[in-house]
Amino acid sequence: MLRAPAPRVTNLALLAVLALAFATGIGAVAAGAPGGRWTVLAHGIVGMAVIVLVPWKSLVIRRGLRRSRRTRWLSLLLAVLVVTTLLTGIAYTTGLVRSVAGILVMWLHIAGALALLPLVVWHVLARRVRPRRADLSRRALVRGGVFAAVAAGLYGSQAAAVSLAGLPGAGRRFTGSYAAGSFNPAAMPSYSWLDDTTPAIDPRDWRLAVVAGGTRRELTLGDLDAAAVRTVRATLDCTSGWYAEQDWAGVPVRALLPDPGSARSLLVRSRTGYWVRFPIRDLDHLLLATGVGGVPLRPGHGYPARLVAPGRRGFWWVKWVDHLELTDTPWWWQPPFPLT
Ligand SMILES: Nc1nc2c(c(=O)[nH]1)N[C@H]1C(S)=C(S)[C@@H](COP(=O)(O)O)O[C@H]1N2
Ligand SMILES: [Mo]
Repeated sequence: MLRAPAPRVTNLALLAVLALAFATGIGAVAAGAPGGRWTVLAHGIVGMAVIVLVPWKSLVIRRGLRRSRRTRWLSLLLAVLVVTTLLTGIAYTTGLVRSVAGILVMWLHIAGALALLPLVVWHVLARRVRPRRADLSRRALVRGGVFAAVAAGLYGSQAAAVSLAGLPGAGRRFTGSYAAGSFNPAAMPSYSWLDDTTPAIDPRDWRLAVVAGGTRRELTLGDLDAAAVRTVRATLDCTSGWYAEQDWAGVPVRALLPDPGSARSLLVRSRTGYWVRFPIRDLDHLLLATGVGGVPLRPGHGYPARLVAPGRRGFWWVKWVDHLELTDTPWWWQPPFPLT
C-alpha cells in the first residue's frame, strides 16, 4: 500500500475525487450515444479512487472523532452515505445485487449521491482546508498521476474479475445498463422518470396537436395510422439501469413537421405534462411510435403514441405524447433533467 499522505492532502484529494464522481455520474446518467462511454468508464475509475482513499480517510476520521464535536453525527452520516453509494455502485457493476427490498440498487446509488451532496458542502465549509501552492507542485502532480493509475488499474482488474467469474455485470451495455426484454415488448419494464403515472386515454378523443409557424393542426389516431408508417430499430436505455432493443413502428416526426423553417427546437409534451425540448437537428431522427414489435403500444409504454429518440437516454423518449411544437427557444433552455 502507498504511504499515508498528510491528512490535509487526503481531505483535498477526497474532495476533488468526490467532485469528479458527481460530474462523471451526471454525465453517465445523460449518456445515450457511444461517445458517452468514456464518461461511464471515468465514473467507474473515479469510484475506485474513492475506495483507495477510504483507509487514509479512516485515519483522519479517527483523529477527528477524538475531538467530540457536536456535529460529529453529521460527519458520520456523510461517511455512511459515501459507503452506501460505493456499495450500491459495486453491487450494480458486478450484478451481484440488482435490488434491495424491491428498489433497484441504481436508484439507491443515485439517491445516496444526491443525499450526500449537501453534507459534502456543509463538511467542506465547516472543516475548511486551505489549499497551498505546493498542492500543485510537480511532485504533487506525479503523486496524483500514480494515484489515478492505481485507481484505473483497480477498475481494470475489477472488470476482468467480473468477466472471468461470469458475473451478470459482464454483459452490460456501454452505458452500464443490463438487458431487459429486447424484441419482447411484453417483457420490457415500464418506468417513469419521477412520479408520472399512466393516464387513462380514450383513443377516440385523443388528439395530437402539431404546432409550427403560428399554425396548429390536430391529428387523430386514425390520421397517424393512415400516414406512412416506418419501422425503426432502436434501444431504450433507462437511467435506472436496463435497456431494451425493439422494432418501433410509427410516423417520422419530420413527416409531421416537413418545414421547420428557422425554428431552433422541438418541444415534445405528454398528456401528463412531462416535456422535453430537442435540438432541431434531431428532427430527422425522431419517430412518433404507435406500435412496438408488431403490436400497438401498451398503456404503460406510452399508448397511443410515444417518442423514439435513437441515441438518447430513456428520459427523452416521451410517452403519451399529445403535443409537438416547433419553437424559437434554444433546445438547452430547459432543466438538465425533467422535473416531473
Ligand atoms: N410522460 C412521460 N414519459 C416518459 C417518462 C415519464 O416519466 N413521463 N419517463 C421516461 C423514462 S425515464 C424512460 S426510461 C422511458 C421508459 O419507457 P417504458 O416505460 O416504455 O419502458 O419513458 C420515458 N418517457
Ligand atoms: Mo428512465
